[in-house]
Amino acid sequence: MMKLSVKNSVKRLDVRVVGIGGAGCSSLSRVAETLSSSGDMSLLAIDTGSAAHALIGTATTLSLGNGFGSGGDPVAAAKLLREVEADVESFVIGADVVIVLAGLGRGTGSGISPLIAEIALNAGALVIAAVNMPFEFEGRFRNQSANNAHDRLMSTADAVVTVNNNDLSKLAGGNGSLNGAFQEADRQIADTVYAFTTALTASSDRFVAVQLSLRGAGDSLVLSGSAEGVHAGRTAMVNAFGRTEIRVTGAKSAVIHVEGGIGLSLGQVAEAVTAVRGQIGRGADVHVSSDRRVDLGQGIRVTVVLAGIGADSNSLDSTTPIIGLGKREDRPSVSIFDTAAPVRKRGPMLLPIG
Ligand SMILES: Nc1nc2c(ncn2[C@@H]2O[C@H](COP(=O)(O)OP(=O)(O)OP(=O)(O)O)[C@@H](O)[C@H]2O)c(=O)[nH]1
Ligand SMILES: [Mg+2]
Repeated sequence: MMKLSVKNSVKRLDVRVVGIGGAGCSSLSRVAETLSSSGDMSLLAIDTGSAAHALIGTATTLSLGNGFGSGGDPVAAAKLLREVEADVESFVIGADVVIVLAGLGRGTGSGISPLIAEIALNAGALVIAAVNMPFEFEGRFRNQSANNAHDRLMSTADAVVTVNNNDLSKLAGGNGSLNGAFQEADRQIADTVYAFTTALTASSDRFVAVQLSLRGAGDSLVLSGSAEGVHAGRTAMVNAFGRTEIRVTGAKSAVIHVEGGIGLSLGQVAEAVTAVRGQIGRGADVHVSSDRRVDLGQGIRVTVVLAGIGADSNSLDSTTPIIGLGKREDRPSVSIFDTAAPVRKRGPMLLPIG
């Protein structure tokens, strides 16, 4: 019998975000604020303390144990997850992408985030972790514990984006408050979620190819830059790379998304891609998509996910693992997604009668 498949709607990429522990839940709140205008994304908050409570009404929440935290013990936190493993499985089942958020160094985030990554991976999702590493002053024990959790995330999640708290305090010139630094960490993690979501959703019709490029990529970096003018594509990227302290020397793959107003030209897109290529070398799989957004006027914004990065060790904090890029036998591929949305025509106007 012939099977008819009727395709009457475009499949949207299903992205779900899980915040774990005090820091993870705090970052998740920030994600919820960032995304409130751009729609429906499933959120899950998990904590052994009271942090998940704050997200009731915004996210699905799972409070573990007696609600007094894990006492800073990742092993105790991991044991508590067993109570709710089935709930986590049913949350991630069917997701295309699961993004795991946590602050590493204490109990809940360090103990539970690698387990969530594993559950999501087993459910077939592309798993991205966006985590922050403790300040140096938090001590050797926390830093060691964070490194262990980071190692485990690197071997379970596909791509790991790391925000180093030490870099945040450098940004504030050492004068900022601790709270300010944590807010900045939350902001950077929320921006990372936004960038991944924008870049992956824009290329959803080629998601399988993008997913292949990001599978097991390891250390990853997200950049976003804006500019106006003739060479806006190049300028946006130069600005973005200029803002990071990491000198990237290579990447396994890059997902580049260019948004621009009515003036967005192919030349600007090409310039942005060339600028990224100039930074990461020619061995990477590059996926490019573009979109017209009338509200951007003459400006353009370029968002880049660099997955599986190699980096200049001098510019990295000692807590940041560095992965070397192996020799890739296969030929680098470039696939360009043309998803430029047409400028929307104004709908028929309804005139008040009478
Ligand atoms: N982004 C962010 N990071 C934080 C915040 N508060 C603390 N951190 C960092 O995240 C690390 C983990 O702290 P928490 O998230 O409070 O710890 P937890 O995972 O809940 O673990 P336990 O409370 O020990 O069960 C700390 O070592 C800090 O470096 C926050 O509000 N936002
Ligand atoms: Mg806690």
